[in-house]
Amino acid sequence: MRPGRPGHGTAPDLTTTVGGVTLAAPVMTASGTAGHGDELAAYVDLSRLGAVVVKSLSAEPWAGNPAPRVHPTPAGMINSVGLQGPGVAAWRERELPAVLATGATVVASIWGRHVDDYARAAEALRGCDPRVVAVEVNLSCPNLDGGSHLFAHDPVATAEAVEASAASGLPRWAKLSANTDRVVEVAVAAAAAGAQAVTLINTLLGMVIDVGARRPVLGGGGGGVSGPAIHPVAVRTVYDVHAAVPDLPIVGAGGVATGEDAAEMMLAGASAVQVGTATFADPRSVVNVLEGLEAWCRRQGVRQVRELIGGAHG
Ligand code: RRO
Repeated sequence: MRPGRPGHGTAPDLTTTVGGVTLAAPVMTASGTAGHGDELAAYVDLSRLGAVVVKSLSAEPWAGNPAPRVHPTPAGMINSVGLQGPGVAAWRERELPAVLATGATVVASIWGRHVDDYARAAEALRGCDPRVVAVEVNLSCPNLDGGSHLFAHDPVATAEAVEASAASGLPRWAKLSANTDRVVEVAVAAAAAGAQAVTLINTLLGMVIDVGARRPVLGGGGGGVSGPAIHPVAVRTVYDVHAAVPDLPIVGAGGVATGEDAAEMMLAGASAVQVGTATFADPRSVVNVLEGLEAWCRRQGVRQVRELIGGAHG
């Protein structure tokens, strides 16, 4: 271990594990906020991150929703991107090599309308480069069919989609929603179906209306709210799931913008965190959070960042 700078404590061990996956650092990009490839590489040394989590992919290309797709909100933003993507096969061929060339560890992400879609997307991931260490199974996009039927609102639908995603051969992280009061039940169902971890939380269902036009602002109508406004919701969800299922690894996401936010998520029960919306204001945010967390650990005398996991529980 490197000696610490005088007065600033010892450099903490930043490694963490999410299920069977060991990560060099507990901070990753959040799916959908850093593109499908190396978009952030001009701003951030991606090899320093725990992982780059790419935008959710389906088996086939998907065009996404009409513009406008993003809009600022108080303490955050709302989006209705609508799952635009090139499809898994084209991503592997055209986008994955560039992100791997940066030295990054990669987490893929898949979505589907039906259980079969998950199976096909997962199958298309089979045999991926070993630096793709996991697949996030996105069960909680708010912009699929207007958010009318999210898999993550139902334990049975969640279990079916997680099971169907086994074909990739990668560890599965189930990305869940806090729009339901059944999130603990859903997390338990995801784990029973084979998920090694859950990612908590996706964006929250929301809408902004242009009062002049008397119409929703976003081309998709409603959207998903993210950023600091939802951070306490995310912390509460992580806390509740960790309290109910302490052995289930959690990746915390939702308004993480500082090292303290990351520490808070980990104290609630997260083994690692993701940074998303902050990136829209500053593309270096993900590394700022990592450096902020490291500095916080030094000040606090935290030797291993893993010590923080669940530390807020009595
Ligand atoms: O693409 C989107 O509109 C989107 C996705 Br897949 C998601 O999981 N969460 C979100 O807020 N937007």
